[in-house]
Amino acid sequence: MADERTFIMIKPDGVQRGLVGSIISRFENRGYQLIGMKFQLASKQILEKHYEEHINKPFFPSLLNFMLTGPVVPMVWQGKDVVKQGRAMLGQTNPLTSAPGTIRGDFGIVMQKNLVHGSDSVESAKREIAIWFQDSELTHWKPAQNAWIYE
Ligand code: RTP
Ligand code: MG
Repeated sequence: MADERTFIMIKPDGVQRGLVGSIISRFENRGYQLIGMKFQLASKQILEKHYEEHINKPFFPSLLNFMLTGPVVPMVWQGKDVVKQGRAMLGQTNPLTSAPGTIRGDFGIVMQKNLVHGSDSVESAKREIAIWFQDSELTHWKPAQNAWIYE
């Protein structure tokens, strides 16, 4: 399923620390395909939809405040097993228990400032992509390099 999609979002700490390029490079270098990207200040409304499952958790107000502190980079990436592999590339939720070599394990220290969000299932990816992107904002293109990545 080379057309599986996931929603990856660089959080305000990733932007403020100048890690946008490094994070994007990791997905490009792995062979995944970027099909949608924005740079924006998120609204409270969109974040409440995005983090719907966490709304009643004790950390939610602080998470919401943090996500409103600066611009984010919402993206859609495509490729085989990209949901599962994207999560593996991110590391654990807590950067301190994330293996070196993962984004959080290489760049983060504390739970909330863990740099990047990644969908946790194909269903979540579909839901999150629909929250952040209209269909017309996703670009369908065939990367020439795919012939050298897939069998
Ligand atoms: P994400 O959704 O951002 O990809 O991260 P995740 O699945 O690994 O973690 P999740 O449980 O969905 O939590 C969403 C984000 O909330 C913050 N968090 N803080 N203080 C806490 O106990 C706590 N727990 C979660 C993190 O920023 C986490 O990424
Ligand atoms: Mg999550």
